[in-house]
Amino acid sequence: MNEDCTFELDGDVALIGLNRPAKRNALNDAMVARLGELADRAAKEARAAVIFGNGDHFCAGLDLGEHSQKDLMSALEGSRSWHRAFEKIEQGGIPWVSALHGAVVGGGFELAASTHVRVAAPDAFFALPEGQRGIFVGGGGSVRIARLIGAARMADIMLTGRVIDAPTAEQWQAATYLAKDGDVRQTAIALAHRIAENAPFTNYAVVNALPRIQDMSRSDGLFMEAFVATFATAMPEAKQKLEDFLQKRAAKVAKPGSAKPEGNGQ
Ligand code: 1HE
Repeated sequence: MNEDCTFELDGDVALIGLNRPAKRNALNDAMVARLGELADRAAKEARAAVIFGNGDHFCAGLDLGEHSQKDLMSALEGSRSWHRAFEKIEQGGIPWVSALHGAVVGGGFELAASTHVRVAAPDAFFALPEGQRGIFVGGGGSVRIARLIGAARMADIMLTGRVIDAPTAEQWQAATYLAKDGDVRQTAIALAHRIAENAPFTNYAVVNALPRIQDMSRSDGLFMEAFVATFATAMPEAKQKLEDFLQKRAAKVAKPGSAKPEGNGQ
C-alpha cells in the first residue's frame, strides 16, 4: 500500500494525511490516484473528511521531478487524473475540510481549493509559481481558484509570483478560517465533526448542488434550488430534526462568543 497518503477514521470523520514530508508533500501520479481512492472510501465510510499535510508544509504542488520526465500525452493524462481525483473531493458525497500550514503552493493550492472549508495556520503561505516553472495550473486551479479569489487576483499571483500570507488568504476567500498557532489540524477536525452532525442529504446538496447551481443561469439555479429543497424536506432526518426543534430538544442558533446551548428551552 502507498503510505504517501494515510487514511484513518475518527468516528464519523475521515482523516487523510499527505505523508511525503521529505519532498514537502509534492504530489506524484501515485499520490493523486491514491487521493481519488481515499476520497471514494471516505464518502462510503465517513460523514465528513479532513485533509492535512505531515511535516512543515501542507503541499508543495506537482512533483516537478516526475513531471519533467513526461511526454506531452502523459502530461495531459496527468492533468486529467488530477481533475478526476479532485472532483471526487469537491463533488463527492461528503464535505471536506483542509488544514493548511506552511506551503500551500501550486497543485497544493489547487487541492485546497477543491475542499469546502479551508483552515489556515498563521504560517500558511499561498502561491502559484507555475509561471516561474514555465508551466500552467493543471489541477483545476483556473476553474476553482479563479472562482474563489477572482480571476484578476489569480492572474496577479501567477504573473508576479506574489506569495500571500494567511490573513490575506482569508480576506480573499482562499481560506475560510484562521487557526491559532499549533491548532490548525485540531480546528479542522473539530469543524469536520460539527459538519458530520448535519443531515447527510444537506451536506450532499451543499457539495453537489451548490457548485452546479453556480454554473447555471439565475432562473435555472432558482428552479433547481426548489427541487433540492423539496427533496431535502422529504428526507426522514429532516422530519426528525424539525420535530426536535419544535419540541425544544434541539439547540438554538447561538450568538457568536456565547456558549452553545444544549436545547432551546427544556
Ligand atoms: C520538491 C518539490 C516539488 C520540494 N516537486 N520536489 N511547486 C513549486 O514550484 C514549489 C517548489 N518547492 C519550494 O518552493 C520549496 O520546496 C518549499 C517552499 C515548498 C519548501 O521549502 P523547504 O526549504 O522547506 O524545502 P526544500 O529544501 O526546498 O525541499 C526539500 C526537498 O523537497 C528537496 O528535495 P531534496 O532531494 O533536495 O531533499 C526539493 O527538491 C523537494 N521538493 N518541492 C519535487 N514541487 C497539476 S499542475 C500543478 C502545478 C504546480 O504545482 S507548479 C508548482 C510546483
